[in-house]
Amino acid sequence: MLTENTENHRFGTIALAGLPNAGKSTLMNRLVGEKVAIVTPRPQTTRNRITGILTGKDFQIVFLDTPGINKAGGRINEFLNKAAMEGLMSADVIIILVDIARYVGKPHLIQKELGLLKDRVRGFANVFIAANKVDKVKDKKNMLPVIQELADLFPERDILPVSAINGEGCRALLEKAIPLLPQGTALYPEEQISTLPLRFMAAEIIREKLFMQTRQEVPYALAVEIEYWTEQDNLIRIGALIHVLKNSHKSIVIGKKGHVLKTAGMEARQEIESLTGKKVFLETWVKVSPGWNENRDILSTLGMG
Ligand SMILES: Nc1nc2c(ncn2[C@@H]2O[C@H](COP(=O)(O)OP(=O)(O)OP(=O)(O)O)[C@@H](O)[C@H]2O)c(=O)[nH]1
Ligand SMILES: [Mg+2]
Repeated sequence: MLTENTENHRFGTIALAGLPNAGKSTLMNRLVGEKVAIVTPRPQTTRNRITGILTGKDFQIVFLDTPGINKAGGRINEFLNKAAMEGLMSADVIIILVDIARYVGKPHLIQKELGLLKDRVRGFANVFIAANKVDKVKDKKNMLPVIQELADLFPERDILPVSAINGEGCRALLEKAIPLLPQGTALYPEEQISTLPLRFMAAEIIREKLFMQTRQEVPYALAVEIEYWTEQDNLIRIGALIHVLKNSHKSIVIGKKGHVLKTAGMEARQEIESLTGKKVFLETWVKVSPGWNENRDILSTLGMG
């Protein structure tokens, strides 16, 4: 796995930054070639720094998927912004992901929405912009004013069009980023796709399935804690505690005749089975933990604090 010739071998971290919903987690999964981070159509899905590892013949990249930078208040948002910033500061290369489709017909919003990110990466050398979701823009000439506005805001940075969902431009993105990484040998075995523990990934998968099954404020009121994880032969037994903020959330998450929880649990179990290659027995409970999103102890148990 390790290349003898370290002079030509590169190792380093690439952080993916951007507003919530820009497609950071989708891009990381695409580049790694495996689903490492959960993805939903709603903003503020990612709550922690998620790593994904891509190993090539002469490089190894650790991607850092960060929570979307946001301006909302509260302890959890404070944590999200801090996690995002720490991710950026420790990276060798920063890719700022922009949902280009969002600005078609309203390029003036770019200045307003991305000014904060621009300030955050001031002073970093290896930064470039990935204009994502180009597949969504049917008439490509509509992209030009948006790209122009991006170029005005980030005059010293290169802009690459990509589609995280269909892979367009992703090879060019890697070809641009890899030479910017420092020389060094690989740190992780070739088959390793993340530095995250499997139990964290399992908790995230459960959260994704519940996120997809619920609406409005409920997805944001959810947190998943793994209570137990035991492995015997080819069977993993997992107990997951689902925290919600109020009683009404609890009934929604359980659903009529337990339907919501049952469906989410079944989908999560199947995905955890394919991730681990083992049979999974998944038990879930829902607990009303008022203020879990402001409670230092619970946040810290969940890896957020
Ligand atoms: N059409 C299209 N949709 C995309 C693309 N990239 C991401 N999406 C969709 O955009 C939504 C958000 O994607 P995520 O990867 O969760 O975005 P994120 O930046 O990680 O969002 P947060 O974790 O909330 O900060 C999902 O519905 C994705 O399927 C793309 O290139 N094209
Ligand atoms: Mg994300």
